Amino acid sequence: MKLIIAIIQDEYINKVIKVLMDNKIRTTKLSSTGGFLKSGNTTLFIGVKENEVDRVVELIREQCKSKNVKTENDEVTVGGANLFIIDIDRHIKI
Ligand code: 2BA
Repeated sequence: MKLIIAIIQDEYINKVIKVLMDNKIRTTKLSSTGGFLKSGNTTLFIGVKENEVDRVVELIREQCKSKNVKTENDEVTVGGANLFIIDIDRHIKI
C-alpha cells in the first residue's frame, strides 16, 4: 500500500476532491498553510494500492497547474499540487 500526501492549492481543491470521490478514491482532507508564502493550502492523505498510484496522480494532474506568484522582492512558481508518495507497511482499520 502507498500513501499519497498531496498538498493542493486551495483554488483546485474542490475539483480534486470531486474527481477523487467520483472515482471512489478515499481521502482525508487537512487544512494547511505554506511555510513560505503563509497562504492556505489543503493537504490530502490518500491511501491506495500500489497499482492505483499512477491513476490518482493523473486525476490530480488533470485538475491542477502551477502559477507564478509575485512576492515582495521576487517571483516564485507555486505548484498547483505537490505530491509525496510513501510506502505504508500496514493499514489497520479497527
Ligand atoms: P509554500 O511553502 O508557501 O511555498 C510556495 C512556493 O514558494 C513554492 O511552491 C516555491 O516555489 C516557493 N518557495 C518555497 N520555499 C521557498 C524557499 N525557501 N525559497 C524560495 N522559494 C521558496 P511549491 O514548491 O510548489 O510549494 C507549494 C506548497 O507545497 C508550499 O507552500 C508548501 O506548503 C508545500 N511544499 C512544497 N514542497 C514541500 C516540501 N518539500 N515539504 C513540505 N511541503 C512542501
